[in-house]
Amino acid sequence: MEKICNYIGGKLVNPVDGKYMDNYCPSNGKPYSLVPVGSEDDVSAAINCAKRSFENWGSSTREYRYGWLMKLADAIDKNLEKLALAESLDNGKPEWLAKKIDIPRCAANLRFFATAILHLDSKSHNMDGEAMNYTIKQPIGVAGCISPWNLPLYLLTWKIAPALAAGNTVVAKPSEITPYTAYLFSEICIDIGFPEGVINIVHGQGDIVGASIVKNCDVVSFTGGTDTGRLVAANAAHDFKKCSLELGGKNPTIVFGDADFDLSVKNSVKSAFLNQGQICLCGSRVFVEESIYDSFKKSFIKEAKMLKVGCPKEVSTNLGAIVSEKHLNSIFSKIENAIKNGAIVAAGGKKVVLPGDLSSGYFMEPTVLLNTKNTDSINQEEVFGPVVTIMPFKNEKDLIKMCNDVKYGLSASIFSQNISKANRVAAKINAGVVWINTWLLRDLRIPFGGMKGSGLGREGGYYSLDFFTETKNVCFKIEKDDNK
Ligand code: TXE
Repeated sequence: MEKICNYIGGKLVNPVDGKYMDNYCPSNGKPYSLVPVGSEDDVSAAINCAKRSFENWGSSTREYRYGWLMKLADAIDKNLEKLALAESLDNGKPEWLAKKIDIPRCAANLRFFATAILHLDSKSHNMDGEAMNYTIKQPIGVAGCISPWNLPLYLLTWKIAPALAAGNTVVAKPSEITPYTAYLFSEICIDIGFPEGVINIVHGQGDIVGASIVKNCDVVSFTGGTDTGRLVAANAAHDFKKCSLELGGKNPTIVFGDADFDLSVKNSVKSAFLNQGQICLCGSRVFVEESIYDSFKKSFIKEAKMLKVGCPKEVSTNLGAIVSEKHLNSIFSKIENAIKNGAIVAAGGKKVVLPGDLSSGYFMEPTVLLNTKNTDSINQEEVFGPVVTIMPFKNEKDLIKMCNDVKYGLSASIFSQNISKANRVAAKINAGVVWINTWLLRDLRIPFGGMKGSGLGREGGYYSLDFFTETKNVCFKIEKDDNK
């Protein structure tokens, strides 16, 4: 079986202790490669290389860094097909989704930050001729970038691109559940001759390799679960290390009676089930104004039942496999618990057994639950799968209370043709990202992130560059004119 290697000091290397674990294909439930278990020794080798290469990379020109990131983006474009098929094989998502969203966005992430760094300006403060202050933003050092399994290479590049553009070197760790495209990315770095030791990728388990990266890097950027984020923040706090956390969500989709009906049904179904519902921005609680609740839920359920759960290779597939057997079981246990609490399964709720080789894959039906209360655990805990609840609301006041009565605060979507009402509600929702009459429309310049249990800090545009730099003010006295 193919062994995935670490990428350290510009070379593909085996883990120091030679230990590997199975890497599964979610579509057939079978191991298809081996991923390093990883150890602190692997991390310290990577950090030493990253420290050494920081001397040059950290003092290089922005043009130089721009050039390398653009070269990397071009190489990703050239390898689009291979990377997309690998992402689908590793994560279970449909190939068309990886080709259309995941992999093109990796190149876009690199190009966006390669160009952004060329335009990063800084402030000065003139003290009425007596002195002048200027602010500079300097790279921090070795950036630890830890990413999850739902959008593997997309989120890895979303972190390493700004870190590198700002002049840091990187030690990155993809999820051990979806390591493969990071491995292919390492090969691409070698193929284009990317400066050695600037990007390092160490595979392995979170509590060993991830924890060691947090402990030993100079700045940490993390995306993953809220519970894990709490651990990461605690470990980073020890040395007052800058730490950005993009965590879970329990996002409301809000449909007012005056919404464009078809648009709201289409968008809320997409928001519920895209990527098998495994996107932190998915709308998992659908709140519908009482006046249209019956007609909306009927249409939503009809659309959900029409979605095809199938082979990720087929273009007609809407939902591929759930990322792991463990995650599939966790989703089903949450559905069972909801039913015990009185939920009614209006669509889905069952495992899907596909024919042939896919029969042991981790497939499930898109699931719609009715008759739940906002205080039920199904509406309080992140399921992170193709499961939504639909609940009616009477008025704005009750709606806002229910939306905000969760430990998360990541995103929300509001559907109404009364734009001032939609903006009024947007102002009251505890979320970092709010869409009106759309979902997942992304401008990479905006501040992206959440509050409460959804994380700390913002990613995107200059927010990312600000995070990955230290800000310094220099004040110099202006000597008086001696001839006065
Ligand atoms: O995330 P984990 P998982 C949510 C979703 C999901 C839950 C768990 O609810 O069910 O998180 O998902 C590394 N120190 N989201 O298991 O465990 C780990 O190896 C440092 C939302 O993927 O948080 C992986 O690389 N690192 C999220 C990464 O952290 C550690 C997307 C994420 O793993 C670590 C994914 C530690 N102690 C899941 N323990 C979003 N917001 O998009 C683990 N890791």
